[in-house]
Amino acid sequence: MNDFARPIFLEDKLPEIRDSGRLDYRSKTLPTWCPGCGYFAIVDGVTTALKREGIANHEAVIVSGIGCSSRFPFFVNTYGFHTLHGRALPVATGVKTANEALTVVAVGGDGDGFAIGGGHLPHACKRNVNITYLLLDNGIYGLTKGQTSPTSAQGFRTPTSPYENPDRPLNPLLMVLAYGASWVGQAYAGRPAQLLDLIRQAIAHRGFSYLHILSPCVTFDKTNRTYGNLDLQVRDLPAGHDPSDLQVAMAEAMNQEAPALGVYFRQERPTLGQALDSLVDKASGSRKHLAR
Ligand SMILES: Cc1ncc(C[n+]2csc(CCOP(=O)(O)OP(=O)(O)O)c2C)c(N)n1
Ligand code: SF4
Ligand SMILES: [Mg+2]
Repeated sequence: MNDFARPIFLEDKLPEIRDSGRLDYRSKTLPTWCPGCGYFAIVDGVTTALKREGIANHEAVIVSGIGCSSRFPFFVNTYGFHTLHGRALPVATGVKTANEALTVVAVGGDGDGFAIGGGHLPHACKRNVNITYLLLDNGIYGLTKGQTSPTSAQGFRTPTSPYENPDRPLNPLLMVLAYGASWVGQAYAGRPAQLLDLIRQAIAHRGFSYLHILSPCVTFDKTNRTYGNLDLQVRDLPAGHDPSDLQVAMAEAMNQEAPALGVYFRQERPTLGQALDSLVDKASGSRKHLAR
């Protein structure tokens, strides 16, 4: 039996985990992730969040692209759609637009969301599609065995940068704030309680919620984004941080040396679904007008 099978069977026996109800949302498919991968904490966070938010299995859809992170729908007992590399957001937008009653969670990696899929993100943000996007950032292409990604650190050595990565990493939080996401937060797979709280808030938000989750790839990154390094780097947003202030949120996002965890920005504004409903009203009104 693989070591990664172990938590599932132990979980059944631990009352606090059994009683949390999160096993109701775990599928029978054992995660194919490496033992120690940060993604285990995230699947636990999502399954617990769905339970605590009272969202029934058949009311939720997990949509992903391609990557280790995008294996996510297989391990969650909801509807799911494992799409194409970089295409989680357009598919998730379509699912939500077709059925507003569904809770739609898009999941993907840093390569999926900021390399091949990078053109979709601005539009999901500005349109305020009422979905949650969990960006699982390990700073590397995990599935394809450890190449540099858009969020890899400068100087990082990988098979595609054997001397060092000459590029600076993108700043995803600053990008989504500028794109107009109406809820922006950052979590760390090594802090599961806070991660769960932020996933719950992201799902509960009405509008496009973007949760950036720092997560180690324990197999292909032994030097850079490790648990040991992240434990020392992360901090909480300052007490009294005002999530309605976009400029303050952007200033915090610019500090990539000491990534802050918490809710950077929150704003209530009409969603894409509401805008489309209003268009339908206008269009049917004009048809009535023509019929008269
Ligand atoms: C069109 C296309 N191009 C390239 C690939 C190869 N590919 C699969 S996953 C991946 C990158 C995965 O990295 P990331 O999105 O960061 O996810 P992770 O595996 O790190 O969770 C690439 C380049 C592909 N599947 N499809
Ligand atoms: S290769 Fe890295 S990202 Fe993929 S499952 Fe293994 S540890 Fe996780
Ligand atoms: Mg990655």
